[in-house]
Amino acid sequence: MAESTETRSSVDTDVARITELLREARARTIRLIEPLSDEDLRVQHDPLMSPIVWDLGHIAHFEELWLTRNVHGKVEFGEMPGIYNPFEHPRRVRGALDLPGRDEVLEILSEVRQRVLDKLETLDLEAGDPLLRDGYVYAMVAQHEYQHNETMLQTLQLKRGSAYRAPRAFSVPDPAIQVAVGSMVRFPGGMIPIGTGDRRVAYDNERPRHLVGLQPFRIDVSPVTNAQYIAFLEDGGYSRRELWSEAGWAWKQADEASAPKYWSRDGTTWHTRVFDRTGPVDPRRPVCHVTYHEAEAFARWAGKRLPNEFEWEAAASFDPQTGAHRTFPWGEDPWTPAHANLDQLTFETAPVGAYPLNISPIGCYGMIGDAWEWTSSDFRAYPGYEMFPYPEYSETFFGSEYKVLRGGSFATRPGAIRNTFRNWDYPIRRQIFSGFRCASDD
Ligand code: AVJ
Ligand code: FE
Repeated sequence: MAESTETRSSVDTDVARITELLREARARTIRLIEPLSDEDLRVQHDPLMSPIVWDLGHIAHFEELWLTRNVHGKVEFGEMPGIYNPFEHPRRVRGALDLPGRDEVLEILSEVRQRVLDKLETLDLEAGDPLLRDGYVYAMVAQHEYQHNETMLQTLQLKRGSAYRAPRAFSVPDPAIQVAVGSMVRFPGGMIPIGTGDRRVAYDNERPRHLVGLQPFRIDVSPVTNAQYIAFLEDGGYSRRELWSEAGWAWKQADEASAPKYWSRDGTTWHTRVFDRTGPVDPRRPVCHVTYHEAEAFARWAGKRLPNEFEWEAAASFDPQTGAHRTFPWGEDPWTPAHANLDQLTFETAPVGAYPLNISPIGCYGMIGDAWEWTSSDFRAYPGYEMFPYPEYSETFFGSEYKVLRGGSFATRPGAIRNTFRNWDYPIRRQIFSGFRCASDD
């Protein structure tokens, strides 16, 4: 008797935990769209980004696919047919699709959610199916919504018409510690564990944990700041051919780029716009909205290079003194607003030093939060990679076209970031919240 009571109550706990996970994800999505008009939801603000209402419909359809259909046995198709299939309809054409209105899409979202919660009551999550075990597929669907929230914020920063009235909840703190911006720390190298064996929340591309041999290297103690970037800019960084790769120079010429995206020059000072606020560029903050190519040119100018993703992960997670491996730079504690500038509601990067807890074992500040960090690595499968549960999340994108970014941004939800998390994008993209730090050989 005692045993069955225990089993029953752990099932109830799972149901309650998963219900809350999904509820909270949705509350955030709704909060982000509240300031938007029907027109703001419907239009395609930029060819690079979907109309916001497409993200909303796609969130609903992804949830329906995974949590009402694929929870029963074999996964027959990875993504959904129809207007929300991202492969059938590339972003630049999504504005022309027959998309629902605001009320209609909100209705679809809640109708799907009701069916998901009804279904959840009937499932045995511990019957052995790895899709259901420990609620994996629910964590996957929540992370999908989180990731689309960040995508929506990229769109809203690009927004046409009046600026997005960002629903701010927190201000970023003032710097509380001195960080020696521009200086580097040494990582001793060795056979370092990279990736994870986690099957509760991690994506297939983060697995398996494996040892990577690293030479000793040095890495910046902080992300590259606006002050450092302005020094590069004012030293002719954008006109010195030798600092750029061939692809980088071609991008820069075609784009006519001469500063990070959203920057403009007003006399002798640089200004930038962040959603509905425009002001002077704060020299103390990490640079944001740069391409891989700009990051690489800066690094060459500084006599450094970009870290590869293994060096980045080692510097964020590994303690050479003890051999311990951390989930977050600060350790195992789940994120709180004191740990790092994550979770969207500041709607901006913070000055370096604002989060005294955000330091890795070797002393790197700010590896998680503020801005994603470009690495020199192509997005590839780890040795022993096994696709799970569908190829279209990771496998479809493996290859030399994409560069890996690490660490998340202010626009990343905490449930979608950890030291092992791998993001990727084209090296010419900078509507994403992207910055970088440099490394060098020892
Ligand atoms: C991991 C951010 C590159 O947006 O293409 C969303 C996340 N995958 N829906 C993307 C994702 C499917 C993905 N990134
Ligand atoms: Fe998606």
